Amino acid sequence: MTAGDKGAGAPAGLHGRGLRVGVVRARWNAHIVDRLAAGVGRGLAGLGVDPSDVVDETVPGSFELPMGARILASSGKVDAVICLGCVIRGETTHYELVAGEAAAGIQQVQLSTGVPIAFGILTTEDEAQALARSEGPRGHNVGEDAAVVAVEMARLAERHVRP
Ligand code: DLZ
Repeated sequence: MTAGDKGAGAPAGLHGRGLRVGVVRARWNAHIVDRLAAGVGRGLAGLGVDPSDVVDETVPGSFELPMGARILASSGKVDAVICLGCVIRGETTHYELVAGEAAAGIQQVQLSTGVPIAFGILTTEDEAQALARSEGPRGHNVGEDAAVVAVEMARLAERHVRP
């Protein structure tokens, strides 16, 4: 087991060779979500996932991520899905609504479909926090964390779920 600094880290020997991964990104706060997507790319490549096995889709905002994830998860074409978004607290109640519904919806989709969905959505007070959690190589990038989660959970399902 490789321990993360504060996070979960990755189990020893984890690899993603042969896995098919769906990535659904919200277009809101695209400058941040693009950084998360770059982190996912690095994370999946580092684990040996072939870029041709990655299905990329976008949805309007984080509120739509659960539906996007459900469509990919139900397609039978992916072993796991990664949802990427960024919800920055504003003056309205939209923050709680969008972030809360995205989280609850994603959990519902993974439990109902049996396809693991990694939660790569930043929910932050301001843009500075979002930038700090979506850094480039050697910095902290939640997209990279989500890539590890997707591969680990896909392998768990592979070991225990009947085809
Ligand atoms: C409406 C809205 C607001 C206010 N803020 C965000 C945000 O910070 N991040 C995000 O991903 N999406 C936001 N949205 C859009 C909603 O997710 C959704 O796309 C719209 O409400 C349309 O259903």
